Amino acid sequence: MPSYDEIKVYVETGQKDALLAGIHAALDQGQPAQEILQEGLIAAMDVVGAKMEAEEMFIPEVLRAAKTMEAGLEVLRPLLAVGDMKVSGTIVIGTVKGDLHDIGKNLVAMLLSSAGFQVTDLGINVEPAAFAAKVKETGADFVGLSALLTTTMPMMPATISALADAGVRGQVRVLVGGAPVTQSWADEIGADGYASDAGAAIKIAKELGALAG
Ligand code: B12
Repeated sequence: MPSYDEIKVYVETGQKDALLAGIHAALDQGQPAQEILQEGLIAAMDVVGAKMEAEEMFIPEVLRAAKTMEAGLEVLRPLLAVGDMKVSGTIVIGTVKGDLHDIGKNLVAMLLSSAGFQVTDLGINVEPAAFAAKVKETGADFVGLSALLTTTMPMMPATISALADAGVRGQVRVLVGGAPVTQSWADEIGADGYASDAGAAIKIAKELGALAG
């Protein structure tokens, strides 16, 4: 079985076949899918981020790493058990306007869906008004906003304003997340919940759902 360091290198260098073989070998050895995700795939993207910042990796290589990670995620997807975290409800989720990052958002959508949520994923670069229109159309319980760039974080309060303008702010709970997002940012913009990862997103959705129910 490859070490997590080896798995990280497979993601970073875009070695898809080696990664898939490595994940299968790790699963065969009894490694938990959640641990492979966290210590292998997500940890690899942190390395990629640092190298990107240091200009040791550039967009094409980062994209290749991202695609490789997604291929690995597909193998793990059915195994990412949610245990007793079952919730129910509906959520409209997307990456805010100007932002094209979707790996984290997809992971949150995937886990919420396996936890029992009905998920409407609007994709990337979503206009504030498009979030509001979808919430209105579906009567969703939650709206999830993802932002990975400090420059796109202001689209979160802009989206909250759009929900208010559409007259649906009172009926939907707003969850925010993404690497630069914090609890204090969530408080500042009047979001209802913040989660640092997909597991925490299910937990907070459950808590807020229970509060509302
Ligand atoms: C992959 C990547 C890319 C890929 C994206 C591919 C894709 N399909 O997503 C590409 C190459 C396209 C890209 C482009 C750019 N990127 Co980029 N990218 C990254 C990188 C390396 C990884 C992001 C990632 O996927 N992480 C793994 C996932 C699993 O983690 P996550 O997204 O944080 O999500 C988790 C949580 O945050 C949370 N979460 C996420 N969303 C939500 C939503 C809700 C509702 C909740 C509750 C929780 C939640 O749960 C998730 C799962 O656990 C990061 C570095 C990093 N470490 O974040 C830089 C990074 C985000 N990028 C950065 C930059 C600067 C850019 C560019 C501007 C580069 C350029 N010069 O063009 C462009 C911007 C393009 C745009 N307009 O969006 C900077 C941002 C700096 C900043 N603070 O603003 C970073 C931090 C890299 C760096 N250190 O410099 N990037």
